[in-house]
Amino acid sequence: MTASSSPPQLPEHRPGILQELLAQARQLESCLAELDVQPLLLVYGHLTGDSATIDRFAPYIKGAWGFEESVPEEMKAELRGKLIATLKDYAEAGRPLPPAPSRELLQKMADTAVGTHVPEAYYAMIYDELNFDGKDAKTVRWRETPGAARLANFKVLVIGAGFSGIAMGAKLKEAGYNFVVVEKNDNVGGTWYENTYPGIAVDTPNHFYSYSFRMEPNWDHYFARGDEIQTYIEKCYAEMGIADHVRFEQEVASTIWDKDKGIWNVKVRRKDGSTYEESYNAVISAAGLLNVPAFPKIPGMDRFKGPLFHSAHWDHNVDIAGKTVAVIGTGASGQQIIPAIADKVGKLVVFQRSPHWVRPNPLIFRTVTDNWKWALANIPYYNKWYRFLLLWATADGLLPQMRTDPNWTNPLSLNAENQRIREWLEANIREQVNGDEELIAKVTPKFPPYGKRMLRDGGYLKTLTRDNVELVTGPIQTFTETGIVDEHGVEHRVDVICLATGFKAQCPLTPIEVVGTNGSIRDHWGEDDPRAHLGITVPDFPNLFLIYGPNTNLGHGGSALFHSECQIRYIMQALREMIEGDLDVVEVKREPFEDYNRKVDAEFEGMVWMHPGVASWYKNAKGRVVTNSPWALSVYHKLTAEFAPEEYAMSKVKAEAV
Ligand code: N01
Repeated sequence: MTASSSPPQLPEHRPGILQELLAQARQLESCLAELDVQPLLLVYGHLTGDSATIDRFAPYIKGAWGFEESVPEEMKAELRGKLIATLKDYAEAGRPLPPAPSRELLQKMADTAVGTHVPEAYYAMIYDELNFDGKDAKTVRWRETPGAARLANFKVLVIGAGFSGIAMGAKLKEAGYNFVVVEKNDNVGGTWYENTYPGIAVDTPNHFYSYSFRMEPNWDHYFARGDEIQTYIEKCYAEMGIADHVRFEQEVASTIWDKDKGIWNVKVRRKDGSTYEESYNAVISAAGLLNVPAFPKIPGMDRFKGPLFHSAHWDHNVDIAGKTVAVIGTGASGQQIIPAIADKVGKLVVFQRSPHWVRPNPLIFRTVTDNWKWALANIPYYNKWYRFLLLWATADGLLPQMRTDPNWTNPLSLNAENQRIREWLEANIREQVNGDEELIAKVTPKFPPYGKRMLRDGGYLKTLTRDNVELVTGPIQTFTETGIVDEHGVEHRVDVICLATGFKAQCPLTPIEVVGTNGSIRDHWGEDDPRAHLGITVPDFPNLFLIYGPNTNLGHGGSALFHSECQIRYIMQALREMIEGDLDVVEVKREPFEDYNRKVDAEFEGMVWMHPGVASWYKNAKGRVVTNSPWALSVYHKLTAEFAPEEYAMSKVKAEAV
């Protein structure tokens, strides 16, 4: 895993790709016939600037997904022919591929391909995310190259080697920093390494849920299985060449700010329990949000005599074949586990405290065909345009229907579009459970769609109709030595219990003791009220940066990695400010921090997550949404695109103190 390797080069950056395509003309032709029209139209528009053709397709495209178009077959064939001719023309003329499309052309292409007007706010983000020239617009480059001694004497600690931590490490390495990544596990991957429960997969399409600077043409699934994602993370890690900086099986126990010296004193615990201390100029937490399992407070949990484990730590030594197994919790984890084990166990008892909305997803188990993979690996810009379509279809396109229409009176939805979605989801429930009215009543949420995380239907609803599956609703009363007692006092005897009860998402940095200039982070945040400026920096905690911090989880859709990359860029800019300005301390001022958090709270007003009928891990005990971002991806991209020095107190410590 540590041997370094090279990332696959996308076709637009591969010399000789056009000649290769010419040589494989037959493959190209058969491949194009299988692909969705929207990405092909975008590739064609990009290569030709032929806006008249784009205009002709516009009336037939209603959305970004392949199933949202009604383009006549002869027009599709014509498009394929024109695209082949265009590629041939480029190859024969020896013309270089065009750079990023102009702003005007991009507008026309984007509007047509997603079937609606893409607002101005998106364009900076699209250019950054699609990285047309391959130079990674999100990389922060030195304005003045610092001396080697300055960089060597400035030590950076990254906590965690998950998706975000290794990307942070890669950027620090590129810039020449002296850094260490401390990881509690014996491998990279974070949550994807730890969660190995049956059925685990991502529910964001992974052609988007992957680094923008390392797009992967060879995903086997549109929604990758856990092991496929772990393999991608390990591959990226090997390519990054940061292995010398990573310390596995070590955990940060505490980090305490020394204000006289302007450094963090960090205590690290090794796997054998021994500890050591080191000082760092900056600490970056990439410890993640969903990494501390939440164990429910149900009486008698220690009484149960059989195997009991949390979904995040699935016990593969327990043989569930033929056994009676209880799964408690029907969130994202539970709904993947339940269909994956139902045909292996003797009986499955599902404990649902409250139902979640589930949306149909025709691609969830579909594998990517060889032709698709070939297109992603060989057709210039295809990968990027496909990514853009996913970004739109699974993220910000969904946000407007999550706001309450003040004139809307139905308490079960927020507005006309949200009601339309509700009806679509209800119809799916009815179909999946074969019209069973009792089951329909049990699994239909009484809150508007998207109030809790929207789940993708991977067979959960249908599984509930199996003869060996029983759905128990309502709160659990207690555990016994042999089973679980429901709210009606009925004991369900089971052999094995899996707690798919989620994570302690409301206390980031747990269990690390973090002490700044004015007490610990828990004094500031309590158990469940974390706040940060842009989700990244906190007053009284200088030189501390958070990735996936408070109010940065994406509840409406989109890829968590998109946010991580925004945060990494911002942090790299902050560090650059320190290095180039020869500064020791950077601390966000209270005013911008409070102003930002006021805006966050105000933005939540009228949003679905604040709906009184919704209880979720997004909200704290007082009802404030503390995990989610209220912003469209385009807004957060803009908010974090430029580090604003005026929002920070930046200083040097006195020379004699150091
Ligand atoms: O956890 P959850 P999760 N008694 O908190 C129930 C990501 N993720 O691990 O709804 C009985 O969503 C609780 O009931 P209720 C993703 O961000 C992604 O499933 O609160 N039940 C709920 O049903 C996701 O949102 C993927 O009434 C109790 C369940 O346990 C996040 O992780 C896959 C209970 C917890 O659901 C968390 O998902 C997996 C109690 N005392 C995870 N306490 C994909 O990308 C809690 N529950 C596919």
